[in-house]
Amino acid sequence: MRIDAITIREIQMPLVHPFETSFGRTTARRIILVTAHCGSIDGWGECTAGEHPFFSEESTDTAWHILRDYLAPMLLGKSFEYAHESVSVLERVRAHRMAKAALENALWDAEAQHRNVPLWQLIGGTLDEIACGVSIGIQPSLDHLVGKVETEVVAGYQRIKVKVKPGWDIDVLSRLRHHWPDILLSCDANSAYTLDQLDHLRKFDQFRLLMIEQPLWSDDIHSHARLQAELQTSLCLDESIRHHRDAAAALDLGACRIINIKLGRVGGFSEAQHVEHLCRSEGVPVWCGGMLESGIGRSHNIAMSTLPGFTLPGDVSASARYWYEDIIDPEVTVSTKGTIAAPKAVGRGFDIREVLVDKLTVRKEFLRA
Ligand code: OSB
Ligand code: MG
Repeated sequence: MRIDAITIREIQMPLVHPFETSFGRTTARRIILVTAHCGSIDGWGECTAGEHPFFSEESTDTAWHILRDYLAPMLLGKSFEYAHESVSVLERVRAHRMAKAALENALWDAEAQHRNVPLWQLIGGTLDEIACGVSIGIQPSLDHLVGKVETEVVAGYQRIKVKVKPGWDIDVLSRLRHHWPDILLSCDANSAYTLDQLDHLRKFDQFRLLMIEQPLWSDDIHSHARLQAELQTSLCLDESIRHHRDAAAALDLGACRIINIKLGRVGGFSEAQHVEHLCRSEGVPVWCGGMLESGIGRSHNIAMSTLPGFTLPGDVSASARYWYEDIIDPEVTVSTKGTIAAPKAVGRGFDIREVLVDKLTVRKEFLRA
């Protein structure tokens, strides 16, 4: 596989509903897509960086700069037998994992097509059906939230996760548990609390949550270990896990009992495989996180979720929950059992709607070897 050229483009897509977390509100996405042109094959990747550097240090604009000025030039004209070989080349750039993942994942997408196998099988997937949950943002009122949860429970989603922050937490969880005593329920704070709020955080134990995701500082595994020792509820780390070394440290320290793996946050399929393998060997369940992806990122999330360690429902849900029109064909749909079937077709298993992608494109660069 020779990388003859790379296209990077930004598309803009309005969300069907605004998505609010403890760090901010998103109404429209600015998504970078990467196309690796390898002979007659085009591999596609999606950058999961947000519009602003609020979830992590990266943003759409930093990723554009790093992809155009560093990562793409490093790969142009190179030939690889395996997508994985790109990792050691891209490694010279420190961090910027979401930018790297967009490019590395495009090469995995190309490699799967080149080998004529589904992407999920190429990466080592074994599950032919994945379990799906939903992530529900902060709402204008409790009544709004109850309505949203009702819709998703009826649709069949296997786990409900709600975003929390100080002032939108205890009442929320208490109301939901009252309505639905038995559903798999979890919450995600996106680092909205500090250890000084330990007495407050102890109150979360009464709700029998599957997990509390990333309650404390994004860069602080040690404080999560101190908190986990004080709580009955399992902690799950998202932002804090950037690679398998973070995962190893977190498990050694007892900072969490569950890990959320996001392809962009860890820098691509190769590192995601590493984190999954480590967690599975330690008996720690993982699940696939989401970053409000378009269909391309969504298809890659489906592939990753077929790895054997993904034993908990992920934040991988139907295209229509986010988009008026997704950029893949078919769109992602979820069964009434709350599952998505691993696609049978080769590569990512979903076609790109290139005419629609062109219509949504606001900037594009074609880089040639
Ligand atoms: O922390 O999981 C998160 C969305 C944007 C940024 C961070 C997160 C999220 C979600 C949405 O929870 C998950 C999804 O794509 O459905
Ligand atoms: Mg999270």
